[in-house]
Amino acid sequence: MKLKQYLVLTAALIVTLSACTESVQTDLTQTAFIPKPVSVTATGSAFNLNGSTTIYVQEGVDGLLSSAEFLAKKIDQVTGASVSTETVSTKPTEGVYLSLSEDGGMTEQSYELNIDKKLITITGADAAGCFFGVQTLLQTIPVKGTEEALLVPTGVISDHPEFGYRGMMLDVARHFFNVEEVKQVIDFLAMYKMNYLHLHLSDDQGWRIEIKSWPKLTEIGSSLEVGGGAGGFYTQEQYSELVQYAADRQITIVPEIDMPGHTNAALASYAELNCNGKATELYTGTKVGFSTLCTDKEITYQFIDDVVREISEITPGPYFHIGGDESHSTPLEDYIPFVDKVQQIVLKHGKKVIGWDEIANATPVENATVQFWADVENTTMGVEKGAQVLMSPAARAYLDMQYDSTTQYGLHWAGYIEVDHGYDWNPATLVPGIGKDKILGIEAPLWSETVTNISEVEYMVFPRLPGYAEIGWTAPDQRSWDEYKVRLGKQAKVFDALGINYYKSALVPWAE
Ligand code: TNX
Repeated sequence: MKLKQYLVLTAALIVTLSACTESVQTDLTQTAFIPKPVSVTATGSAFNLNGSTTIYVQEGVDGLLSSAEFLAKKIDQVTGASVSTETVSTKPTEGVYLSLSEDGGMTEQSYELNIDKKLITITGADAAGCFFGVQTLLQTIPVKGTEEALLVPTGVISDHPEFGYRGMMLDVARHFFNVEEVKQVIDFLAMYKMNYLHLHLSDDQGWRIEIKSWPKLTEIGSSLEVGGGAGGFYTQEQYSELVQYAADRQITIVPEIDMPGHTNAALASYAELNCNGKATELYTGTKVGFSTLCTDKEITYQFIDDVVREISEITPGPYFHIGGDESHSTPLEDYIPFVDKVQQIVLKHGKKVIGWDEIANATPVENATVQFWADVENTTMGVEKGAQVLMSPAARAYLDMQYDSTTQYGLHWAGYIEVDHGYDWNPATLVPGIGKDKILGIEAPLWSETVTNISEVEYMVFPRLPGYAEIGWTAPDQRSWDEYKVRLGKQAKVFDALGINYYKSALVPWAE
């Protein structure tokens, strides 16, 4: 046999053997990452992650240690070992090392993950980038298990998000979800590099956050929920706990107080907020559009000022969401000056305004964002008036829309959203004239008229959430449903290991 033939045969043999034994462990490009990274290069060997691996953190950088501890905890859960973290002033030669990029050339939230046989480095443009690198690394190992050692395939991943804002909204007003349940949702977002959780904190059916200067909001307004069951609310301390839990996962909470409509819980708590001076009854149905704050009373703006002030004081994130949707009981000539005044209150308390697309009827203030949910005309008008857009098209991105006519929970006023339909669209071409430069990002809202507990939340969220995360992270020319559905199918192992109640769509080739 000639040397060349011999080499070819030997190479073929090695490839075949490794395909049978170790192909998955040593080929980084075979890992089914979601969201799909910008670039993945494999170098063909493996890093042995185990109980004696140390996670090092660059000294003097805020926000890195929490990522290291997050990683250590996950490795502990898989291996049963206890991995230690350590702050260092120089780059180590083995272990895992988290640091920030020094060249300043990386874009916000980006990271580079470099996996060698002895050393894994995660270099972030910022602390968020580092955390996202940790999430990518975690996707190379199982989420649960008891194996002693985990083999991480070697290679290099360079990655950055398409949009800076990748979020989900949880309606805690129609049905209340307690602190532990919200933390669960935050954990889901973190897995897929989502970085905003918008909490819909008030609606006709309930007021869900303590306001110290208006105590009856929670004494009365929080007591019920849709269907008449017991409601609930977060004390300011509990809200702060959620803010911190989210921040440790690089997630920013966006609080929403919906107004002037969707305010029955407040109107039932304080008679003086009503134009006729009479408190309304608490409401536990699911109609919308029947309530309004009294837009020409002085006390209304004192109330809003207090609410925005107290919530802003415990919200480190930049945004305050003022709702503004479906105010069918507020004449437009009252709605417009109302929204303009409320925007000024938000600015006064140091926050940026977000509102549902109807707020474009008023004059969006500087740095305002309109959240597109239904009305193209409103959204376009908002952009013409200088606002940017958060993309939440109901027909594509509403997590409370049913998958099909057999789905037990959810609504279908905006249509059914099967997993492919939820994934297969491009925020930057959805509305003519609203391109990427006008778009802050994407958010998938989960309204909770029909969703009553965390298991039902999981069913509506999974498996669509990873798709919204990918739309927000991965460039449209890098995405296709046919390729994505295979990666999504492999998430079955993750969902099963975590005990997540998910919709087993027939369109997805679920891994055994
Ligand atoms: C419309 S989306 C609403 C909510 C409902 C939702 C149900 C939006 C801004 N308003 O009040 O909960 O539909 O899908």
